[in-house]
Amino acid sequence: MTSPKTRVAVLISGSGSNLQALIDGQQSGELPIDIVAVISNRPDVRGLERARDAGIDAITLDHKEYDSREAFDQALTEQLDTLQPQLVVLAGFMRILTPAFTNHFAGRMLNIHPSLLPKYQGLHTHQRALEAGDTEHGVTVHFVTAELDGGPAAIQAVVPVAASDDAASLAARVQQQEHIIYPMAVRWFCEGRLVMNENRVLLDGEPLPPGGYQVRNLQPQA
Ligand code: NHR
Ligand code: GAR
Repeated sequence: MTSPKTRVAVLISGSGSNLQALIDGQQSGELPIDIVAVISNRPDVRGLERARDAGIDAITLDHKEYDSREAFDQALTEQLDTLQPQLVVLAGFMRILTPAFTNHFAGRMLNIHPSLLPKYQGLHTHQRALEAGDTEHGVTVHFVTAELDGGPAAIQAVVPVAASDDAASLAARVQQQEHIIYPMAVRWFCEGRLVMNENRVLLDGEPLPPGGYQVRNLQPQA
């Protein structure tokens, strides 16, 4: 008997290229997931179209229609609870979440953040890495906790910074890695191999180092 697919809800705010990597994994059978809905806090974004194109429920929950972060997060929680996701995936989701929300989904919510955390929490990470003169940059998949970009890391991919890079070229190199490591982390989670335990991440029962499982120079599959 094949094991049942993990119910996944994906939260987005924009283009949804990471969402697309997960959709591709679902469709190819490589990822044992059932994306039960895609929710965007911004209307009319490309990611919603990607969801609809894949036959996935595409929901807009516009944060501007709520009086407070608490009210928005409450509505988001109610929406998600009707969907009963086993995993919530933030994929370019750009709203800071309240502790009530992160506690509700603790241990079953992942984010992908475009820096080598703990470096460059928050926004404009590529520009900040360039301005600091870093020779390496990258991206981190981490469990989401109340601490913004501070939850424990699962996987980190390192890329070189070229002397000729600007923020756009560096972002493109990082995003190529994102589309490899996010499906990888989701697969490990679904297989029960990746677990958050008291602010540490365990892979196959072994605690990971602070940056998570580190990979370099991963090549996209042909
Ligand atoms: N919420 C919590 N509690 N913890 C995390 O780790 C979170 C989170 C919400 C989003 C993604 C994160 C990232 O990967 C994320 C992680 C948005 C902002 C932000 O400043 C910061 C970090 C992240 C996402 N957002 C502004 C706000 O006021 C709005 C910016 C905009 O709309 O463009 O919410 O980087
Ligand atoms: C990704 O590069 C992701 O790392 C970053 O936004 C992009 C979303 O792209 N996330 C953040 O900056 C979170 N604050 P996508 O919508 O094409 O997946």
